[in-house]
Amino acid sequence: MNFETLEFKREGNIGILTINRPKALNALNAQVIQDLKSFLTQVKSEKGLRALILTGSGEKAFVAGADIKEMESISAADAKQFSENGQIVFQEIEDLPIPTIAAVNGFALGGGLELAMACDFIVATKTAKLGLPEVSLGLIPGYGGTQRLARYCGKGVARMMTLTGDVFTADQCAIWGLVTMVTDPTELIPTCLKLAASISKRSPLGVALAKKSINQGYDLDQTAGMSLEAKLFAEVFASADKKEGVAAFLEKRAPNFND
Ligand code: DAK
Repeated sequence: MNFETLEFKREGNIGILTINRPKALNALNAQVIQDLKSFLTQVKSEKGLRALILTGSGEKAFVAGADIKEMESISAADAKQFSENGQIVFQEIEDLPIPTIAAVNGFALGGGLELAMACDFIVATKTAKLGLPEVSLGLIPGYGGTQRLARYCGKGVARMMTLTGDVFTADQCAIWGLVTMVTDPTELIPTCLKLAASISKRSPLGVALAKKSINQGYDLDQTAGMSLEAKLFAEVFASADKKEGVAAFLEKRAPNFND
């Protein structure tokens, strides 16, 4: 895979995608969004990929937001389209059947935090700073931030972070449930790889359907959520993964799940 603003590499069955615009602190310009879109199309045909880590290049930033320089040239009429394009890409990330981990290695601001929140887990370094500063620019979050942050942390914290536009430490964000793990900077990628490796030993279909059940069920009432869970349970129950997982347990061996 070859992109202007992204680098993709594999460590066995785990992919690492790096947003690579270090001079602009990896800010999301239209090219990054376009490259993410192409990446998402191509990654679906990667064989044997069990988890994806997203990070930013350099030591300073995960992603310092949407590209402010580019924003000057966007008209209000184009802004809706611009927002919807980004929202579609971020939704596709959220809907990937494999687990995704945002490895936040510095500033995750505005669109950068919105990108991290589209992932399943946010692992951040002790020195990382997270925030939604859009209101300082006379904007509001446009890539799902107002929706996903409230779902992560509740409306009180979401209002506090969004309306102040302040930046917060990884430790504070972990207390709020936004960040799942905080690490030393040198331990960030090893920690993410360890988390990804632990998930990648499990049934790929089980992982995909459990993720779907949590994500889709979250917006339903409990009865509808239970019904979704039962439907997905029946789907996994009929699968080769279930047959292999149960057989492996009874034969006292490790399961061998195929894609
Ligand atoms: N966009 C473009 N360039 C950026 C950038 C950004 N978001 N953030 C940093 N850079 C560039 C700087 O301009 C600088 O470039 P040069 O001047 O060297 O050419 C270089 O990266 C290094 O940055 P600094 O020199 O500023 O580095 P510092 O360590 O001093 O400061 C900082 C780091 C992260 C505190 C600071 O760079 C900063 O405040 N950056 C801006 C953070 C921010 O406000 N981000 C934008 C949030 S708003 C939309 C949908 C979504 C959105 C918008 C519209 N539509 C639907 C239309 C989302 C909006 C946002 O994300």
